[in-house]
Amino acid sequence: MSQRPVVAVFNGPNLNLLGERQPEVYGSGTLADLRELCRATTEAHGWDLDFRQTNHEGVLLEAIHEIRHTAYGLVLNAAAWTHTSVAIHDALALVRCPVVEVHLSDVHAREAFRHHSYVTPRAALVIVGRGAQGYVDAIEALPGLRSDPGTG
Ligand code: CA2
Repeated sequence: MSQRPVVAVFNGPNLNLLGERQPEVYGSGTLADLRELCRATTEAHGWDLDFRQTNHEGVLLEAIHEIRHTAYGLVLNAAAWTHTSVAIHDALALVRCPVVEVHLSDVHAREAFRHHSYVTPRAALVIVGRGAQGYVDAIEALPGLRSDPGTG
């Protein structure tokens, strides 16, 4: 069994199609590129990566439940559910580790319906508009967001 801290990076709906359209908004990288960037970042710190994407809200809820007591940190791009899901808001209250909310685009500079987030009240840090680099920054912020940065 791995003794290394595990960083969860969870992605919501449509992000599996990253790179197919709107590169001016989301960048030209794919989800596989994003996973590799996250893997390299966690590996550099000696951490394991649990990277997931789903188009099913219940699957994301159960993934959050699964890691709630064990993850070193949760980096969450809930995509459109960010703006709609009280269920995700409620599930995040059960998570022991710091949660970093990430969005590839600057949601505050876009349509009004993207300005509200049900994730933000549960997030220790919110990163928007930095593209894939935002995921790297989120992972690297985790030790500073924990009360016990080194213990995993
Ligand atoms: O900017 C972000 O990361 C978002 O979470 C992305 C969501 C959007 O609903 C949020 O408001 C902001 C949309 C993800 C769409 O995924 C794509 C799929 C194919 C091509 C481009 C993006």
